[in-house]
Amino acid sequence: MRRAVCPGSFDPVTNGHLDIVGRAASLFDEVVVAVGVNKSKSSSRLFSSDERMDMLRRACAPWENVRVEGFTGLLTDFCVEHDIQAIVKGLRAVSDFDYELQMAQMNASLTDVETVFVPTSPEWSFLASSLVKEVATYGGDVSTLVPDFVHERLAERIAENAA
Ligand code: COD
Repeated sequence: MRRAVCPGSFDPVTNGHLDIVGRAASLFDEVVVAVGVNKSKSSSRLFSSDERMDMLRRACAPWENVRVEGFTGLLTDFCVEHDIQAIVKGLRAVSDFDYELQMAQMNASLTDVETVFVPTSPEWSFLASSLVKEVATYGGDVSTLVPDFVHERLAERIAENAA
């Protein structure tokens, strides 16, 4: 069984994330989407870890070989616990590569997990959760960048925070 992980914060999940997850699902027998539950950063998140996982489960439902889990601590420990051989990361630009290469090499030094880089699809190369949140907060249209139900939850949360 070839098993891979797609890790991230997913605050919230975007079409760029889903493009990478779908492509990983076609390359591996099983894909675990691992949502980082980093307590020290939780105050800067728009969505709780439960909300982020809930949105991901809905978005990933079409892929039978994809499941969603939360994780704390080191990603490499999660990989060992779940018998995962590969970490799949999307690369948007050279700026992503510098940081991702460093993480890939650190992760490989901690355990023998391999990192597989998948180039972003051109239509999503500018897309990041942080930009989606910023644009949506100022009233910009992000409806083509995230699934419809994520767009609705984004609008609700921004309205709640503004009230
Ligand atoms: N196109 C393609 N891929 C994309 C796009 C896009 N438009 N947007 C995001 N991605 C991919 C990238 O591969 C990215 O890495 C991944 O989706 C997740 O993105 P985010 O922004 O949701 O998540 P990050 O970058 O905040 O997640 C960081 C991790 C949680 C993966 C990382 O911090 C981690 O591994 N933490 C665990 C602690 C640990 O092990 N630390 C040591 C690391 S060496």
